[in-house]
Amino acid sequence: MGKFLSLAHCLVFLILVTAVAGAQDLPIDRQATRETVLLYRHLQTIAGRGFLFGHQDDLAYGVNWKYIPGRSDVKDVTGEYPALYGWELGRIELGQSANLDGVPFGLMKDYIREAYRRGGVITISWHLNNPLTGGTAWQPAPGTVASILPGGEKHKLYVSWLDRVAAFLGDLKGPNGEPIPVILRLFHELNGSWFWWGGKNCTPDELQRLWRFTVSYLRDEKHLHNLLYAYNTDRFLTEAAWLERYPGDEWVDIGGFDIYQAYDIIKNEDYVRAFEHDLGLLEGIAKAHGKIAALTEFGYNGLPDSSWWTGVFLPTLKKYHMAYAMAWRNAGEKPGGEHEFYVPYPGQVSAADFVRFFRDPQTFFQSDATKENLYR
Ligand code: BMA
Repeated sequence: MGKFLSLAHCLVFLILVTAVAGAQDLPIDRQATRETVLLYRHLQTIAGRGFLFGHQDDLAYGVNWKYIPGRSDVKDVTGEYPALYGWELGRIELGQSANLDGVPFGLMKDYIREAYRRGGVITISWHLNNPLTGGTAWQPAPGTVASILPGGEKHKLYVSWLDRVAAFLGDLKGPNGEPIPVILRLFHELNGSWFWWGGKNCTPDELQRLWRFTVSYLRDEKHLHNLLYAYNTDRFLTEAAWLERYPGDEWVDIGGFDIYQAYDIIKNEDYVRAFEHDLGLLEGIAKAHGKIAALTEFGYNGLPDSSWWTGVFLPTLKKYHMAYAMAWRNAGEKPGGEHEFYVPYPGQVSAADFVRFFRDPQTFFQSDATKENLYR
């Protein structure tokens, strides 16, 4: 009897181990397309060897240029495109033809197809307007999240917005008609209170319900199976703070955080301290939950330090296992006269150091991504 019990225990243990390992092997969408599953697995293995370097809006514009085919500030400086490309859907919900930063959605689709053909990775964020008030993503109002949950007064409106997002995502096809995998970064920076979906603007439970509704709508109603779902906070203090709004392991593929060297962390030492703290915590959380960890957004606006890339950023990031790290957009001069850029352009003070960063074996740019054959 004793022997039988221990054998039974062993079997149960084996089944459990297989189930847990299985959960880590596959994205949360059990009908994910072949390319999506393969990308997911590659991201897991890359995280031990280096990280994909990404840049938001890389192909659309840079400092002092816009919509020049083939151009990229990353390529102008290093000779290569990034390995990962971030795009933004804000205003697609309104049926507009260009996003909130002026990038036409038609062009965006072309850039996405072009990058995918080169073996690059696509991630998409969505600064959707406030569905309750019609204000921007940065204009919170009490009750907004509750209003779009099933049964809420703006639920139908929200669903119609998701339909527009789904139409965009469903139209992304590779050369053989296969859907292009996309890392969808829903409700980003959700621990801060600057967006209507974040921080004190709703309860964790409301956000979690919204997250689950959104994922199941896109996956089960719109039948999109080319998506990996990324959950990301801004800077955070504790593991509990990162997990506070986490919708559960069965709803998330990738966990991340955003961090900028700005305002209260303008000094390198302060940045490194905050960066290391969050990288260490995220790495632990991701491991415990069987998720891929990533630095979903970072940047030092204006890059005033000529050795920031290899003196500050890289040595810190290298100690941890992130699958990718994405710099925010090179907007250049904005309508209000303010400047914004997070990767150098030729002649910028950190350009030579960015080339050293590019040459480091742990930073993956386009040719590394192509060699990895991420979709095979
Ligand atoms: C912000 C800034 C804004 C931009 C927004 C959405 O961080 O770059 O200029 O409109 O992201 O892309």
